Amino acid sequence: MCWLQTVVICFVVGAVVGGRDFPPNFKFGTATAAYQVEGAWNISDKSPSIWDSYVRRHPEKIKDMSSGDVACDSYNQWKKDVEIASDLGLDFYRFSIAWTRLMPSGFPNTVSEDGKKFYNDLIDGLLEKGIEPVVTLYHWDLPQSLQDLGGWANPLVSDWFADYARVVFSLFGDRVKTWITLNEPLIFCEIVYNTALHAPGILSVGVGNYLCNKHAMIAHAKAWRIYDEEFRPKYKGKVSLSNQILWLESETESDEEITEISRQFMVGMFSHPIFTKEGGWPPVIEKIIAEKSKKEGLSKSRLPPFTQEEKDFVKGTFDFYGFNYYTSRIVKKAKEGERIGPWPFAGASDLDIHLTVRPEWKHAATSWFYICPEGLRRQLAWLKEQYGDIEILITENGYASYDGGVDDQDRVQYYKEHLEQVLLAIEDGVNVSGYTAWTLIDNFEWSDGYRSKFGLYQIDFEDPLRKRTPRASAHYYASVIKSRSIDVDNKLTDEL
Ligand code: GBH
Repeated sequence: MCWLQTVVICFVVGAVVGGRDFPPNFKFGTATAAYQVEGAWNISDKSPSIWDSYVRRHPEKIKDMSSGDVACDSYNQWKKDVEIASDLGLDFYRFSIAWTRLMPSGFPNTVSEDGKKFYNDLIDGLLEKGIEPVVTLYHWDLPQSLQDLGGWANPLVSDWFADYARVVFSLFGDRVKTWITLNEPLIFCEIVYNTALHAPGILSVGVGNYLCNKHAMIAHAKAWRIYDEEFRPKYKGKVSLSNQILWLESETESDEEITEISRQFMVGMFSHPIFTKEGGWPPVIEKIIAEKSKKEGLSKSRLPPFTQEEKDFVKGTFDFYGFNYYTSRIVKKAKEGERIGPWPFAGASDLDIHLTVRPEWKHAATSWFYICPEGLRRQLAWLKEQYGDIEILITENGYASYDGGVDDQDRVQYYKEHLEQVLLAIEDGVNVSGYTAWTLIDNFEWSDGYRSKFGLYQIDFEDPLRKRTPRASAHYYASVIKSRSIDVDNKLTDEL
C-alpha cells in the first residue's frame, strides 16, 4: 500500500472513531496493595507492620472485625493473580512491597531471603506474561518497630524510608521501570492523625498530620534523588508518588475562593513542594495555619516550615504526576459550629469548610463514595493548569459495591463513565499516559474490612484457595483494553 493510501485510511478511520479511542501508547493496568491482598502476615521472618498491630489492638475499628492476616492469600496465590492479569490483557500491574516482608527490622541490615524471593517471583512472573510491574514502595504498612520510634512524626523516618528505597531499587530496579514512592500521604497523614481511623490509630489533630506531611515530602524526595543519582543512569525508569484527590467544586461563586483554598489543602499540600518552581507549602496554607497557631498561643506554626535548602531539595523530584480518583465534593464555608463532614478532613480544624455532595450523585457501597465522573476531567484540567503540561498517570480509579455478585453492571457503568472522562481530558490536551483500575481482586478494604468490594474479580473468602471469579466488569475492562475503545460489550462471556 502506498503511503498516501495509508494516510487516507488512517485519517478516515480516525475521524469515524476519533475521541472514543485511546491513543496507541496509552497504558491500562490494575492495582493492589500488599496489606490488602498478600496475607501471610507472620510467615517466615516477616515482622509486624502497623496494620498487623492495629487490627489486633483494635479489632472493633474494622467494620466486620476482620484483618488482612490471610486476605486474598496472594502471597501463596500470586500465580493466579498474574494469570488473571494476563487474561485481562493488562499493560501493567501495580502492586506494593511490604517493607516488613523485605526488611524485617525496618533497616537494611536485614533483607529477607523469603521476601526477596516472593517479589522476584512476582516480578518475573508478570514480565513473562508481558505485563509491566509498577511498584509502590509504601502503601501504609510501616514496620511497627519504626512506629515505636514515632513513625511518620519522627523526622528520621525520611532516612529510614530512603534506606529502604535504596534496597528495593537495587534488588528490583533492573526489571521495574515505574515506581511510586508513597501512596496517598493525604490518607496516611491527614486521615490517620485527624481521625485515628487507620493504623496506627494515633489522634493528634492539627499537629501529627502536619509533621507527617512534611516528613513524607522529604522521604519522597530522598527516594527520588537516590534513584536519580544511583539507579537512573543504568535503569532509566520513572519515579513519582500517588496522591489521593477528591475533586472539589463550589456551589456558588461566593464559595469559589474557599474551594480553591481547599484544593490547596488537599492536593497542593502534597504537590506544591514537588511540582512547582518555587517549592515549599502552598503560601495560602502556610498563612492560614500560621495565623491559627498564633491565635492558639503557639510561638510557632503547627505546620513545620521548609528551610530554603529543603525546598530546593524537594522541588522537581518527579518524573510524572500520579493520582488516585474516586469521588468529588461540594465545598461550602462552614457556619458556626458546623462540622466538615466525615471524610476527608474529619477533625481537622484549620479549614472552616463544610463538604457536601450534589443530590444527583449516586452513592456507592461505602460511606464516603458518591459518583461524579466529570470530577475526573475537571481534576485533570486543574492539575495541568497548576503544575504545567506534565505526564499524568491515573494510579487508581474504581467502584465499591456491597454485593459479591458477578454481574456488576453498576461497576461497568462506573468504569465506562470515568474512562470517557479520561478520553475527554486527552482531547482537552491533558497528557494522561495511563489508567489503573482499583482493583484486580476484592480485598481487605481497610476500616471497611471485606464489606465493600472493589474487585474486577470476585474472591470467595470462604474458600481456603480464595477462588478468583471474573465479574462483568472484568470482561468489560478486558474488551476496552483489547479494542482501546469504551463502547464495547459488557456481557459476561466465557472468554476469561
Ligand atoms: C485508596 O484510598 C487506597 O489507595 C486503596 O488502598 C483503597 O483500597 C482504595 O482507595 C479504596 O478506598 O472513612 O475515614 O475511615 C482512597 C481513600 C481511604 C477513602 C480510606 C476512604 C476511609 C477513611 N480511601 N478512606 S474513613
